[in-house]
Amino acid sequence: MFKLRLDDRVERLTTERIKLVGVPSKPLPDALKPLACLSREWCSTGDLREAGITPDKIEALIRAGVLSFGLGRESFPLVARTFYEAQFPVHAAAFPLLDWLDRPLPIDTVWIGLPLCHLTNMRHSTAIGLARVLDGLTGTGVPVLGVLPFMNPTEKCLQYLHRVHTLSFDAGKRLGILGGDHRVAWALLKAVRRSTPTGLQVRYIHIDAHHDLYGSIDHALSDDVAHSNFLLRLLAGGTIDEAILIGCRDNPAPVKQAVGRGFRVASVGDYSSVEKGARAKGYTHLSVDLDILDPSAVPDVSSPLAGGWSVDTLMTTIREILISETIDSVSLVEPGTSASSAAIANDILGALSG
Ligand SMILES: [Mn+2]
Repeated sequence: MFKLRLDDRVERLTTERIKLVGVPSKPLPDALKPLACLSREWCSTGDLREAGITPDKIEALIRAGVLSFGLGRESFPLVARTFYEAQFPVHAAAFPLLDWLDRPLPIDTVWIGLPLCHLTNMRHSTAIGLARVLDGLTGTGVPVLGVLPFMNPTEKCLQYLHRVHTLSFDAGKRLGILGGDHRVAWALLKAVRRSTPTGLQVRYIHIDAHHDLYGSIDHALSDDVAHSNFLLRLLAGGTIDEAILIGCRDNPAPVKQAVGRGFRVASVGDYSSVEKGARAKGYTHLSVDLDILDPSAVPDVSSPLAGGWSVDTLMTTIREILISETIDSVSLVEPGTSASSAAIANDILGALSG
């Protein structure tokens, strides 16, 4: 699916020598002489094989930072691939790096992991949930391209998200982010907003037991972003234009306050109650927080709330949304930490993969 080109780290390349940024120039080994004809344009692995560079060598050159892989406007941040392979070797080996280059992706979604763990409270570490989900995914046919190694949604994290989002878009695929806590949706939408044309309507569909509108609207942009207030920040900062809350079952007062402030927020019990009607083409993100499910199914999510949905209801709702609307990106956040919760999260991930 992806193509190859010389990495930006390659400062100079002739038939005799190669110079990487910050490293002294070295003689170019005979076996790599065909690289000298490469430009900064994308080429396929087939082109390189015809020139005599074997698949083993191609992979080694990617890992050495001489070649980068990607498509269209962006290359993939290699650090996310190496971190993922080091942490989840079994799952990564099921759809290895060269398959991402040579084979079509069997699903419509390019999945990226983003742990964003709270190291101060290990009981709330959604990174453990992410690890369980990936451990349980082996053999399910849902490939993951990489895991971005960030504990917090820093500026660098947003830049990488922007790159993988552009890459997925240019590949004609939807980007999927596996969290991590709900700040992954905040980070992705902040990154997306940077490249959307001015005036494009950004719509956010939130399937969650909680509204995530906690905290004061007056301080929404000065407080640290948290999984409990990220939606308020997205609205107050103009990152999204509209939020549709589905299945939210906590105190509705903050929802009313947000509406009173003029934010476009609708809270409904199920998807059939969402106003359909004609909508101008915009951008839509669908986010699923696992705590939408009843605690009897997933008792170990970080903030369980009684009276939730069945797994069937969630699966049906996701399918209805994917059929009825154009969904540009998805996120699955706050998975529980047990193997049984991970198995349910895997099914949801499959449904979201389209
Ligand atoms: Mn949430």
